[in-house]
Amino acid sequence: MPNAWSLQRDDSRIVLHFDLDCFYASVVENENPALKSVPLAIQQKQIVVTCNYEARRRGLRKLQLISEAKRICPEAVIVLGEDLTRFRDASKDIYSFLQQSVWSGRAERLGFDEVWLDCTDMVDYNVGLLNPNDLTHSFFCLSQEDPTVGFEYDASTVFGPTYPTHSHDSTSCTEEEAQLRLRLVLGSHLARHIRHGLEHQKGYTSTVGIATNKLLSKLVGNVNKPKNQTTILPPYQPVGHVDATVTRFLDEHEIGKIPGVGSKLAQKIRTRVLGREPDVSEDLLYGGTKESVTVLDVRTHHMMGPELLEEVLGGPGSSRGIGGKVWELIHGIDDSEVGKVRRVPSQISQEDSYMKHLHSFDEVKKQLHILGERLIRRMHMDLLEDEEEESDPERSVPRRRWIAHPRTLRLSTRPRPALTLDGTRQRMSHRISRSAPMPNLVFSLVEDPSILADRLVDEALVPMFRKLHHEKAGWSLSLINVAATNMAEAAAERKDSEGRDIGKMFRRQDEVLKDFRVKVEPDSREELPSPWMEAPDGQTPNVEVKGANMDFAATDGWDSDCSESQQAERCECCHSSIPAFALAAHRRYHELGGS
Ligand code: DGT
Ligand code: MG
Repeated sequence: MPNAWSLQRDDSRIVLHFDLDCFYASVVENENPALKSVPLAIQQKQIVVTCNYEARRRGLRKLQLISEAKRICPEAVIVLGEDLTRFRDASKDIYSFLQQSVWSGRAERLGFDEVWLDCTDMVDYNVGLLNPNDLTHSFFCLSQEDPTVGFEYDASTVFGPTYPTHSHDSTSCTEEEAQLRLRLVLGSHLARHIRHGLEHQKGYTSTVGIATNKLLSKLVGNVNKPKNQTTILPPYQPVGHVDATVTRFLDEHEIGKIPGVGSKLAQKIRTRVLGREPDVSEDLLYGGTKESVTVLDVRTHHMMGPELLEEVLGGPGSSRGIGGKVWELIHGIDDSEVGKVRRVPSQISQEDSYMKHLHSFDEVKKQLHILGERLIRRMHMDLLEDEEEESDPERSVPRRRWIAHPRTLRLSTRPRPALTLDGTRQRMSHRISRSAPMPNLVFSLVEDPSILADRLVDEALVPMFRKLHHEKAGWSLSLINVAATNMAEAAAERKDSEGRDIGKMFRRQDEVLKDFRVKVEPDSREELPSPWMEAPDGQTPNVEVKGANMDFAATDGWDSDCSESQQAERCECCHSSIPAFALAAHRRYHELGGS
């Protein structure tokens, strides 16, 4: 379809996308290798969040009800995975291994178990070292300082599977295409090397996609899973009668599967292409709920182009130029850089839900302590880094510095719904929250987290709880969440900006903090993030009521947050505790006759 929009491909980069195989299960297997040979499922609430490949061979799958999994494979070992600490720690360790594998340090994390690496500089450097007369006996140099560090490889051929499986006749290819092919070949060998390193040094197998941008590398990695890799071959541009492989590859995908096209955008596009609302699939629980519309359907739809997409997708609340952006994505164009990951999560929270509701103050205080200590330990894990410079060589333990400072402490609870006028109880329970400035005591690196948690409870969380629940007793709480939010990032990598390095500030505070008591000022306004602002009279408690299924976390960036997995609701029909994300599907299961 002719249109004025010109699509500009940039294939100058080589990007690898890593997806860890059955990640949670692998973490558990690494802790207990005996589990590698048995079917293993990881349970969160009533759901199998993942399972190892032995379990998958026997019919188990991700996001299956535990009851169903037990029926299909009674011999499966089921391990509780509700405490995310071990997964988070493994994820950080893997990320750091992968980041150190590339010269640029350009590594970007998505969720716990996906990482992109930009290895353009390593590939280009090694292309320069090739002997065109003897590609089969090449040496991939992994260090610019030491030419002996590296591995031997055959640069005449791609390592591992490719898309398409067989390449077209390369004698007719252009110089540019040949160059791109060579760079992808080198990318594939480097991917193998890193993948094997991850497996042998860290114990994790992974699946890798090799391409020229984040979008394509992520999608092509899925072609051969698990423990494998796939390279998308040129031509990336159409050549004569030969279609671009990228177009062929993307055309097969359902529009909702394209990263960057979220569920709402996908639904709008489907509606436009079909000319009606898409049908809801009758599949139980985990089936797709949408009618399939492929990229090919979209791309070839009458008058389709960036302008029409803008018309369909644009409007209040959508980002500017959304039509052009989506048009690019469905052509495999993605200019987004592989960034150094935003090191700082937007918030850290710890929560627990209680089947037997909490009723007494002692119970509440005990839980506040458990959550408070977990929160402080989590802050150490995610917000402290070892200091490279200024370390005292005499010290065996490196100094640590805070890389960010959460300014707000938030306490949320979920009380039993109040009685309505007719004496019945509302079905949905809601969370209520209160925020206050984060007391400085939590930043002390001198005292043990358990001692700090005692102080955090006495000096901040209990006063906040009292303001949240005015009644002296008689509460019935099914959930408590304690969160560190409103992060102020330290001046990272800007060594010259000493005045703004709050890490240094906190370090100095460490010395002073030993006897420092902080007065909690829950009503201090300027410290509060806007959604948590209190009413203007200064008297009204800063209480926010949210729907129980709403995502509580800020949505920008990485939330080091355990709430997603632990937000469970009780099903009104069977009274099972179901993770919030699966509740709608679970209700549908009952609607369709499941019991
Ligand atoms: P894979 O990549 O197909 O071999 O299997 P996994 O287990 O690595 O699955 P993946 O990559 O989709 O997700 C990584 C981990 O995240 C997985 O081990 C468990 C967790 N996870 C995945 N989906 C969900 C979900 O919908 N809810 C919760 N709570 N956790 C999930
Ligand atoms: Mg995975």
